[in-house]
Amino acid sequence: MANKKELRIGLIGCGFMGRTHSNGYNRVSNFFPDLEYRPVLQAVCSRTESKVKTFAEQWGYKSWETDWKTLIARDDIDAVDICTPNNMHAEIAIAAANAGKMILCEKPLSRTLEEGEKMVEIIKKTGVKNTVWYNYRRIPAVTLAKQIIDSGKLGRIFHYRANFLQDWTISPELPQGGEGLWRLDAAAAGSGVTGDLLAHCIDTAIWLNGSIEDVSAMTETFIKERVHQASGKVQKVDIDDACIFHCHFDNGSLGVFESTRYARGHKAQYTFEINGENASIRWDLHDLNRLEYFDHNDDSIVRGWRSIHVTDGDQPYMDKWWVPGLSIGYEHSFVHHVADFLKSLETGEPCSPTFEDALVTQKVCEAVIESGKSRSWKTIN
Ligand code: SOE
Repeated sequence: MANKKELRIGLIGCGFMGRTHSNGYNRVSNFFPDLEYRPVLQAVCSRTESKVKTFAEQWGYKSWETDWKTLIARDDIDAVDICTPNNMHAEIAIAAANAGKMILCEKPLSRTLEEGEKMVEIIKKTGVKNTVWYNYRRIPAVTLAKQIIDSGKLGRIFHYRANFLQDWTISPELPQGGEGLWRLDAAAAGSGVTGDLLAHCIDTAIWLNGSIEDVSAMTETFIKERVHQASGKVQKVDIDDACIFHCHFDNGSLGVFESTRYARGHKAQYTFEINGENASIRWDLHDLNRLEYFDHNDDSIVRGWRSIHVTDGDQPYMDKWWVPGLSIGYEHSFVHHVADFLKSLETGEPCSPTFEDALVTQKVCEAVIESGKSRSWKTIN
């Protein structure tokens, strides 16, 4: 470890995502020992002193701050990791880039397309290394899907369908805004399920199946008013509680996407299925180590859906973990993202999705929201 180069991390925000990223930094050098770099948990920042102190102790940060501007100004920080609510992403990223820091930003890139464009502009101007944490790309079964598609095994693609279903906002008693519940407040989040959940589906879809040409969406806000935690008053809810859209991909295939926080019984069920002329693939986050694959070229008497347990050493990332047959989980996708980011420092290659890649997802999200409002098709430029 002593001869490794250090990447000194300054994490801003210590909620759920702060924990997933910190776990990634803590684990990566144990499981990816050949990397030239190792992350050092230099500082963590959150407004509440008691909270940030406890977080720093729990996850092993060397120091803590309560003002993110102070953290960015420190010359012992190489990379800023943004884990705040979405309304802070742009301001922090712009300040960090101007200070010459690398940036790892939690998804979605931004609250609005306009903010995202400013973030990409500053990245281009300063040239700082950057990435956005769309973590599901780095679940081995999903990475394997990418390899199978890129090998051409599916042939021409006809259909792409994806769902991200949850049920945690059904109660009208749930307030909007504040810690943990900022996802229900449009001023903090930008949008509802579109930016929070469908953004994952869109990122994976573009990665696996190429660009989206146009979209037609339906959005709904089932609970129209909720108490706001900041004001204590009942306020209008401006997020989309559910969103369904269909689209054309540039490769000629058709896409169908659905996301909601009102699917009783579903906690975080992300699924996708891709149908090609020769083969199909499907994946389910609730069984994340498996990739299902149907190959029409198989001998007809044994033809059927295969359930591939993606835990073998020659499958993506799995040579780094246990022995064949033993599973890994959700948290490992973040370890993989850290490993790929550190590798990209060695190679000089971008670590995808970059801010520019994530801006494309942002464009689709914005078009989806506009289409839902106007009940019309929107073209993606
Ligand atoms: C929302 O509940 C959420 O935590 C998202 O914000 C994450 O991005 C998603 O991966 C799981 O669900």
